[in-house]
Amino acid sequence: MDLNALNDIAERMVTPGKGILAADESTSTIQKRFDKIGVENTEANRRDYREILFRAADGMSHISGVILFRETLYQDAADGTPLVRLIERAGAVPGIKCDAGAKPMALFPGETLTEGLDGLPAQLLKDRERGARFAKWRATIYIGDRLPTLGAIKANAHALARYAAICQEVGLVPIVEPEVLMDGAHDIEACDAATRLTLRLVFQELAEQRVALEGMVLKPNMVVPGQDCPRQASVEEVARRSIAAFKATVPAAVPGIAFLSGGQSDEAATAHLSAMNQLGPLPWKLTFSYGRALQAAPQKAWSGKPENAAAAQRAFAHRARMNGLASLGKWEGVLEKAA
Ligand code: 5MM
Repeated sequence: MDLNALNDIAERMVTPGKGILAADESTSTIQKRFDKIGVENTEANRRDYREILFRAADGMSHISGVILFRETLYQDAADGTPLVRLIERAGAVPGIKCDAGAKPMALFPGETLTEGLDGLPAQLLKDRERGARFAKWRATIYIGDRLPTLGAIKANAHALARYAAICQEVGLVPIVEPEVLMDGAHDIEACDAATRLTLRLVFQELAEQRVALEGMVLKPNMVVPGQDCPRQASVEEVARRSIAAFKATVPAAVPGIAFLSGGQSDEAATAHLSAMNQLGPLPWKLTFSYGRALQAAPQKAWSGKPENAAAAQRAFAHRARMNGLASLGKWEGVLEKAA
């Protein structure tokens, strides 16, 4: 393992002022996004939509890395240029989502275990050959009646650590994504406790599996109440609790934390990130790795019509710029209104 090379890539991925575009929706997830805007879920439409984003110079100037679904990694733009080259030309690092999805976990009703370790080393070598420089694996942790269980968190933490070890051995930076979901009516204290426990067990497994923390990026949820909780939290409370939880569980050797948005509104995801960065100095860089919170606006603007491509690129550039500012702790609500 060349740890200096991995560390260089990880540092690029968390460059201050930039963040990661999570464009790795599986075919079934992009179906849900396209259904909302009345677009047929064909390979050509998926390609056209993603090509619009990757060619958006203004938006991409705030993007340090792009997570791709495997189909996209091997897809060419309409003019025959590999999409991965467009990302590189825009100055961003391409990466690959390499898990096979969260599946119901045997004997653990209501919980999932993420699969995909079989055959992973050989597949990742091919992906690296095609241009991927990092990979991503997402584990989902549910809060509910007597959930999460220790058994489910441990199994997911172990799989994340094995995946991360394989990535580092083949020369890819692993994004380690343990997501405590916002689904449900639980309060912020429940999310705080589940997030701390999950991160503790994930870092224990990463150590046992010999993963070098300097060559990885963490992609966690923020500490927020459940979507249906009657007591929603202020931006300041989310920021304060999140930073306290990460300081207690995430070693300083990790170069950066790139958050998922998890179903938060576009503006809430940006406000939370900015507020967290204002609580510095922090041991790690804090940035975004948003899917929905970066793409909902451009998807709506595009709506599958080629003549809307420029409007979609403007919508993407706006969210990318706002989140870029948030990664520096410099976002302000008035900027949204001005736009
Ligand atoms: C973009 O969504 C990603 C892929 O999800 P599926 O495998 O379910 O299609 C997802 O992993 C994403 O990278 C993260 O959850 C962050 O996305 P959000 O929308 O939560 O910021």
